Amino acid sequence: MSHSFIQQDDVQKLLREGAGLNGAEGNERFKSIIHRLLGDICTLIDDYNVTQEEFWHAVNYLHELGGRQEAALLAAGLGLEHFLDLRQEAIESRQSSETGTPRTIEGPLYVANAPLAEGYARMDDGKDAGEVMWLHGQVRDVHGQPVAGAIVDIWHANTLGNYSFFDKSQSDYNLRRRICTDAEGRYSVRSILPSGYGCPPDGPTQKLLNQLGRHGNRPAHIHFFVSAPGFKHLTSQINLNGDQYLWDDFAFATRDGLIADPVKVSDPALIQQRDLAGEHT
Ligand code: MBD
Ligand code: FE
Repeated sequence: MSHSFIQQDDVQKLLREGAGLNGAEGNERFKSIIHRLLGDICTLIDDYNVTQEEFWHAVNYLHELGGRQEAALLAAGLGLEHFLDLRQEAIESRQSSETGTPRTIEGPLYVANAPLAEGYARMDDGKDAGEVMWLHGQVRDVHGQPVAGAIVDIWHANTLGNYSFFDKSQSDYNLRRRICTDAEGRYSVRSILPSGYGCPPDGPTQKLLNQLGRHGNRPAHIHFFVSAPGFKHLTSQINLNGDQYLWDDFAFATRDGLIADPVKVSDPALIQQRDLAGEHT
């Protein structure tokens, strides 16, 4: 760089002497990661000639991000959560060639300890005039054998794309349930069709995305954790086909093999059959 004010060697020297990284105490891995991070930040400031105003603007941005509890949302929007996920998958595929349902990101909106049901659950509290959605499936191991007693933890947004707990206008655990699979590994739920999620328009994540010329929307989707004793935990989602953001997801979570085609049921007899099937599970 022609406008470099200090040499990289000087930066490294300053950091070593000034940042207290050469202390005898502390964690070596932590020290070397922080050392690397600080070196990279100084290089970036130097290379881009970052002004004091810009630097403190960035610091204030971090305050705002924390204040609005959006750090994890930004990690999703920058593709970092997706990167970690792909990396984990690559590591695991080196250890085992077994494959099943693809994994994808958890996102920042999971809440633990949703009500637990056997085989079937109704997920919505009935207060939202959404379109009824039935979801049913079977948990199988990598050899195709059904897994009884697996916990399927499902969470999704309402018709406005909002999640209970974070959206205080919804009842506790609305659209969040854990279902224990039956003897054949099956589970089913009745819920309402979700809408896609959009980042809070006045929040720091959307502000940053605007500067990148990006939107902050996700396609309509349903999150899953699937777990059973002796099995690897699966984090996944299904994304609903037909959504305009299906392949334009701000969080990069859509994957082949995770796209569901909703089937419209309008025959009253079939509808009644579905509801009765649920009640009798
Ligand atoms: C979501 O609902 C979501 O699933 C992700 C990954 C990021 C933001 C909101
Ligand atoms: Fe989500």
